[in-house]
Amino acid sequence: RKYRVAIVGATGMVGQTFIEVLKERQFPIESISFFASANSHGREIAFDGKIYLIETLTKSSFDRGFDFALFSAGSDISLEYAQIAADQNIIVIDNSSAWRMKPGISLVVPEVNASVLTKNDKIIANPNCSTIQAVVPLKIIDDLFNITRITYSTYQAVSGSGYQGIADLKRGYNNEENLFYDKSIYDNCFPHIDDFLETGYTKEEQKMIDETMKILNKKIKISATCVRIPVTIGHSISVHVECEKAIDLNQLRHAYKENNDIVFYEHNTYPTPKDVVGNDLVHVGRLRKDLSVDHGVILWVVADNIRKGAATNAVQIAEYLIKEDLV
Ligand code: 11C
Repeated sequence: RKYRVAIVGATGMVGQTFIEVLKERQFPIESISFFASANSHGREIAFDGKIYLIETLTKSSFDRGFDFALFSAGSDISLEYAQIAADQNIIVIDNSSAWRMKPGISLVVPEVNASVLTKNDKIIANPNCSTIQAVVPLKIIDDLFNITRITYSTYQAVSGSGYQGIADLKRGYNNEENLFYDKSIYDNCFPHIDDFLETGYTKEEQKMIDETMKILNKKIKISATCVRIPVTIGHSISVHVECEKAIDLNQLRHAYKENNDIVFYEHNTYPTPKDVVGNDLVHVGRLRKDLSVDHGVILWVVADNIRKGAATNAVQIAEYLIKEDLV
């Protein structure tokens, strides 16, 4: 069987990557339609040797019938349109933060918790990019040693902010007018991603905390500091983990080496953002015990934030639904 697919937010970085990933993975497509804001109406998009016109998203866009709608157009659009699509029995896989923490909405990283998905899921949330890459190796630690505490420090690429973040990085020195960020990211970094909350955490940090617990389906003590760095693609995270059971590092190494979703870097080797651009896996290195606590382990996790952190994860959710006959 083939499927009718709508891409909402087709001109954004993630929207464009949906197109690449669907093609590469030979997603079984019967028809595909591309939606964006009125600004892009009539622009052309090439897919599989054919040219398509981008349509303006309206409340009646879904009337013609789709099986899947992949959304990446920001929270406001998702809040306004995802339910309209879901009411027409279209499976929405939403890349924004709009639906993630709502009760009854599945928040899914297929390698970790695909089993929560059922035929009743019509709006499915794709987690934050940093959360996705973190929970893939964390799930393995949790299964082996039972995680009780996590401390995240992230080093996040400007493409997390889409084309505007990349434009800021490319300005270079002495061109700091009309920046997208509050400060210049060129030759710089700042511990500020998304808005500040009253607690002093940023929304990005709070998302990592909340989403990790929802995906791993347990209460864990978690703190996070999220930092923007002058890298175009590829988020990196230093993750400190404490567990209930003693860490058997060899057992964990073995589990990572055997796992097809993880590229494991042995001994003192490690992945960098440049190593992972265009790759769909999660890369883990610098694995070592945290010698300052009883049952602690530290790891360095890098992934392509636009692929595994966004587009690929969404497509993998759709593939899982097809494989398990949940469409
Ligand atoms: C960033 N992680 O790197 C963000 C982008 O909640 O989906 C994605 C924000 C989100 O800026």
